Amino acid sequence: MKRAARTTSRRQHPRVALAIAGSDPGGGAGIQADLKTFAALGVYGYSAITSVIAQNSSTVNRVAPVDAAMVAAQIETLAAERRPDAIKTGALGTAGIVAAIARLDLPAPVVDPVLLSSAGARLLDVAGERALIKCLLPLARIVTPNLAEAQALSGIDGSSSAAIRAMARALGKAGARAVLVKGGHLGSRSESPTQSIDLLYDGRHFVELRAARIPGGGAHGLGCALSAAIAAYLALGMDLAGAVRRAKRYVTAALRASFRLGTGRAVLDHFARQ
Ligand code: PXL
Repeated sequence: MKRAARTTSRRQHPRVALAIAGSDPGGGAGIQADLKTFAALGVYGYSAITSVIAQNSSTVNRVAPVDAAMVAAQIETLAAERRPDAIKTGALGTAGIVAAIARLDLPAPVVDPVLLSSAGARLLDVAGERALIKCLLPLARIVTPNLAEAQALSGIDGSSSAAIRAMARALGKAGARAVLVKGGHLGSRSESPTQSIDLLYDGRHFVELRAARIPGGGAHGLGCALSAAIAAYLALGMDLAGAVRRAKRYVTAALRASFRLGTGRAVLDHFARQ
């Protein structure tokens, strides 16, 4: 489609995705990264902030979860005007926030089960981890853990492909309709060190999604961009497997164009040409 036609279609039939996540004032991860991803993919972005976080690309200095009722109020106020077409959740802070979100009548979310920041700070407390398993996984359209998150949520150790499949099955059993275990953090320890392999499980079948591994140790906010891109493509009407494939292509391009702002981790170019 030509640019003008695409813009007209976007204005006549705007698609809306909602990010429920923590704030990264540095713009590399969290809500700010989600909104850039939605914008890059032509979807109107709604956002509800769960935690205010003082951080840059190398350090987290302070985390202040927002009151759970205030998180619910942000979402209810938005949905009263326009129900979002798709939702993603990121760092949720506390069990109270997880429970408040699970009580709302919303489209099935893309759940990025963020437990720690890339700098190692806890972005969901221990009770919140249990609440996520009990209340949010059963609602999830898809859950997108990295290896450490898949291990923590499933209680299964290891990093072989058999172990990763067992983790995906366990998260499916916990109620998620689909599971994407991201292979990015496996690095040179993986069975395929030159490739980044994500495993998609839809409750019946496994599909391996491969991309050439991009050297440089990844980037801050990669998982945020991936889950936001999946939600954006779902909002545009794509089926889940198509949305996951396109989202992986999107973050691969954003990672290839990543750069550093200071001494911390690289940040993505959310607007890189695909
Ligand atoms: O990438 C995980 C993540 C999610 N959400 C927020 C973050 C981070 C990583 O630092 O800051 C707000």
